Amino acid sequence: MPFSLPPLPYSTNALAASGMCQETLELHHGKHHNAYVVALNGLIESKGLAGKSLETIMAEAGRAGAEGLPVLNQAGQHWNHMLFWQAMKPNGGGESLPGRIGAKIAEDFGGLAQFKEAFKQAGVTQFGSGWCWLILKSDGRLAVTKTPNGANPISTGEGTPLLGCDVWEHAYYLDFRNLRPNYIQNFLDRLVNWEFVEHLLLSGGMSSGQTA
Ligand code: MN3
Repeated sequence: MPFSLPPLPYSTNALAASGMCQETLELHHGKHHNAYVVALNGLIESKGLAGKSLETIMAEAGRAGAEGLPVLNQAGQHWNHMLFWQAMKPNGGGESLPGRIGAKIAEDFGGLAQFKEAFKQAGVTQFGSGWCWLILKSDGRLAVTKTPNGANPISTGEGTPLLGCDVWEHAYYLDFRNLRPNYIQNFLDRLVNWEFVEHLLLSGGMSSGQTA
């Protein structure tokens, strides 16, 4: 089965009141994300990907270094955006987190405010295109990290992504112009679906369920 673009878990105008307008979602999901899916499907035969899960493809492409980049750029972006859409919801964010993730953030960062500052700092300092992440490391602790372009913490082997924020300009330019810090702050304050993050923490991370 070739890879496919899942529908958004909400309507394209559902996040408008929370700082992500309909046009951003229509372009970002319908054009940008879809283009990664189409490009990845175009690589299945030439790169010998048939039968492999999306997660395996990303990990192998990450280990292949520069040689793996053409596949990683598309495979990683497909996976990253699937997580990104689910990690947001209308009227998300807030100060009251579900039990386990709330306790872990307090334990590993010292509090929600400290986590937000670290996450925002990672996104702001990712030069050019990429993502900032909340991950669960193999030692059981949470950490914040960032990756360039289509890479992610699976392809780098850093840990299990629980939350990711796209810091490419196409993610925020219509809503926040050049103000990336404001976009990330708004993502944290008004968009994050903490129930989904809690679900990923308890279930061991997102499985795309997609195979080439
Ligand atoms: Mn994007």
